[in-house]
Amino acid sequence: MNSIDDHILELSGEATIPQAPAGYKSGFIGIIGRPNVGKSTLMNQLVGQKIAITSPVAQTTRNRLRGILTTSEAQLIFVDTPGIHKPHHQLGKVLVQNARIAIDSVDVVLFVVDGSVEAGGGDRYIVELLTHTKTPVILGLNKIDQQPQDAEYLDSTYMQLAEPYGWQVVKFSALSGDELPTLQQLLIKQLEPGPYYYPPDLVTDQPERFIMGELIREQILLLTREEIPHSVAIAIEKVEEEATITRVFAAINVERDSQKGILIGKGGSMLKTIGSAAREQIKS
Ligand SMILES: Nc1nc2c(ncn2[C@@H]2O[C@H](COP(=O)(O)OP(=O)(O)OP(=O)(O)O)[C@@H](O)[C@H]2O)c(=O)[nH]1
Ligand SMILES: [Mg+2]
Repeated sequence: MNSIDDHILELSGEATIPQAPAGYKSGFIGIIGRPNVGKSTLMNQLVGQKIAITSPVAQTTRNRLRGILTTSEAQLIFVDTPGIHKPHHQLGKVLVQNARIAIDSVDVVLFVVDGSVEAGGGDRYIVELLTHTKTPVILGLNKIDQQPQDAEYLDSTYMQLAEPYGWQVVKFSALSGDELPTLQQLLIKQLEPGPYYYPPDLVTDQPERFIMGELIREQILLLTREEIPHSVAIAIEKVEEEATITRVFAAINVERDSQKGILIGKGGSMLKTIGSAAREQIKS
């Protein structure tokens, strides 16, 4: 049957998305939490591909990124967000404002905390933000692979945060993958019946070039550590694809001239290291 609606779908290019089976569930899951708790690591593990870069340095994620997991039961669209901390300056306020928008525009909030240390002021600040939303919240204790002997005490500090609001609590390790199937089932339970929002084989809505730029930025964060601030910006200028080789031309922009020297290194050694490490990541 050909209705006007079908034509509109075809025109907007969405006709390639198949219809979901009866009873299928779908929805958006916002991953929020303090910097460095493992939000991006978790999203990558859940969708089975590296979409968001990760690093031991706080404030790695800068943009809201979507990772898509399509199973036979449900399509889960994860929204990875920059870590939230109490703002001390104008930029911080913008980040918190963005986090608020993320919280209100998803179907479920997955509030991720670092279960290997006790709950702190940073987590309580986020609890405050969450008390203003109607979105259901699940509290996820990550890094259980790193929990010390007194795990019960650590857990209790987070239970106290969840209890007043009746939030469900789940423990897992984003790094080892331990208990992630339990988390996945819990999330699916929370979702309402819905369509495929994306083609079932898509894992992210980010363009390939954006991810290439991020993989270069990740190596800069890992290799230069504190010396180069997070203000480094990557622009992919050209991608040349040939039969056996793909050439990626990228520009690295820094804020100060002094940072250029550090990035380039003695005789270009640092730039070479960054280049080959990023190449390995982009290849895989
Ligand atoms: N031991 C252990 N380390 C983890 C786990 N999950 C993440 N990490 C590590 O924690 C660090 C931070 O991980 P990210 O995924 O970048 O954290 P994030 O919350 O996205 O950080 P921001 O983007 O800065 O907010 C990295 O060094 C990860 O390898 C885990 O389950 N166990
Ligand atoms: Mg991140």
